[in-house]
Parts: sequence; structure tokens; C-alpha cells
Amino acid sequence: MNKIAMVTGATAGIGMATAKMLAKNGYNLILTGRRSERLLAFENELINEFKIEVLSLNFDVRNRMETQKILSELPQKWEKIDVLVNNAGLASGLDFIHQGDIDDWETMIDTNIKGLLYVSRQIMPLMVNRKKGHIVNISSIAGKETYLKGNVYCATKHAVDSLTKAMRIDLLPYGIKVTSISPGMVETEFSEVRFHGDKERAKNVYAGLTPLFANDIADAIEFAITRPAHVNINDILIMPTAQANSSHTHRE
Ligand code: NDP
Ligand code: 8X3
Repeated sequence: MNKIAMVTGATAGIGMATAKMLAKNGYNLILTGRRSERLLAFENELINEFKIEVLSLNFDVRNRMETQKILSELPQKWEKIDVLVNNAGLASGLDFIHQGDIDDWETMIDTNIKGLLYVSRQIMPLMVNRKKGHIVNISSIAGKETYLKGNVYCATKHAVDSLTKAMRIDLLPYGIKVTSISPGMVETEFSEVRFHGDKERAKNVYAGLTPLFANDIADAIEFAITRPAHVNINDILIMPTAQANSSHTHRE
């Protein structure tokens, strides 16, 4: 029987690369996202290429009722989740805090904090019952440092960092591993989403430097989930060589 992993936000970027890495490692996969066509196409690709089983769940993690309903009705054979990757997340906008768009703030808080909590609240009891499991939360350098105009995004990732620590404490008696992965700049759809579809502005974020790619983050996750049973990786802070921290990059 294959192990089971669940990845939220598997329709793009880090989530998609992580799902492929997990498929290569022989996991059966529960994949989530809002874009159903992409989800279905990806499901078919993984089944054909890796001969694994895939359960695609099409929902918005911000929707508490829907998230609860879908995850509380998981078919029994899918309940034995070994690895949960809480990846779904986004930045929306990059503004001075006194000029910030409150809709952007709500979107980030609802997705990055509340969505992660809604999903985890359904899956953690399944792991607790089995005294087994590994939760990987995708945080960010933005969860360690606060940068100009990053305000609310940084606050949501600081919250992810704090929730990761809280999970590690509360789930300790059950042998559940909890890891956070904290990347610097990764070229995905992230900046396009942050700048509300402005492709040119998004491209400029990575101009003149080599950023991380989604596969680099999947590699870090692979390292974390393949350690022996007695080893937990608390956090991996992973940056492009051309980025020292949130505010210092070297561009050619
Ligand atoms: P992408 O925009 O490429 O992917 C984001 C994924 O999250 C998509 O699959 C998207 O799916 C999903 N998602 C977003 N909102 C929701 C929602 N409300 N409900 C369900 N799924 C949702 O970005 P990345 O791959 O870069 O981002 C993944 C994670 O990595 C995020 O948590 C981000 O904060 C974090 N991160 C990114 C960095 C970067 O520089 N790229 C650096 C550090 C951390 P869909 O739209 O189909 O719902
Ligand atoms: C995304 C990376 O540097 O925009 O979390 O915060 S950054």
C-alpha cells in the first residue's frame, strides 16, 4: 500500500513541483486547488506518468464550510494521510501599510492563516488517531523578516511560523513531525498573483538574478520527509544565492 500525501495549492508553482516529487517517491496524492481544469489535467498527468492514485479536491481554502465538508467526507482509504503539505497561499499587493488595500489584506489573512488552519484542523485529528504523520507548512523568509511594503503578507507568514511551532508543541505526544520550509524568492506565479496579473511587473522581480525554482523547494521538502523516524527538521530557510535577505539582492 502506497503512503498518502496531501498538497494544498497543487495547480501551480511549489505545490505542483512538490506533488511531482511525492509522486516520484511513490505516494498516492490528495491534491487541492481552485482551478478545476488544471487540477484534473495534472491528476491525469501524474496517474499516467507515475502510476499512482490521485484524489483531486476542488475547493477554496478560504471557505470554511466547504473545506470542512470536503475534508470530513474523505473516502476512508484516503484518511491515512502520512504527509500534509500546507502550501496554498499568496501575496496580494505590495503597498505602504497606510495605503494598503483592505481587500488584499483580507485575501492574504483568509488564505495564508485561516485557510491553513481550516485544512489542518480536519487533517490533524486523523494523524493524532494514528499517532503518525508529518505536517510541512510553507512559510517564507517573510515569516522571519519584515520588508518594505510587505506588511500584511509578512504578518501572515510570521503567523505560519508561529502556528508551526504551536503544532510542534501540541502534537508532540503523538509523534507527529512538523516542519516549516521558508523560501526566499521563487519564480512561480507568485509575483503575477501579487501584482494582480501584471506579467511585466512580475517578471521584473526576478530581473538580473537567478531566483529559486519550484523544484528547489520540492528538494528541500523531500529532504525533510525522508529523514529517519527519530529526526525532525524544524525549519529550512532557503534562499537564492543572489539574495542575502528580504531586502538585499545582487543583480547583474
Ligand atoms: P503560485 O501562485 O505559483 O501557487 C499558489 C498555489 O496556491 C496555487 O496552486 C493556487 O491554486 C493555490 N491557492 C491560492 N489561493 C488558494 C485558495 N484560496 N484556495 C486554494 N488554493 C489556493 O505561488 P507559489 O507556488 O510561489 O506559492 C506557494 C506557497 O509558497 C505560498 O504559500 C507562498 O506564500 C509561498 N512562498 C512563495 C515564495 C515565492 O517567492 N514564490 C517564497 C516563499 C514562500 P488555485 O489558484 O488553483 O487555487
Ligand atoms: C515570498 C518571498 O521575498 O516576496 O514569500 O517575501 S518574498
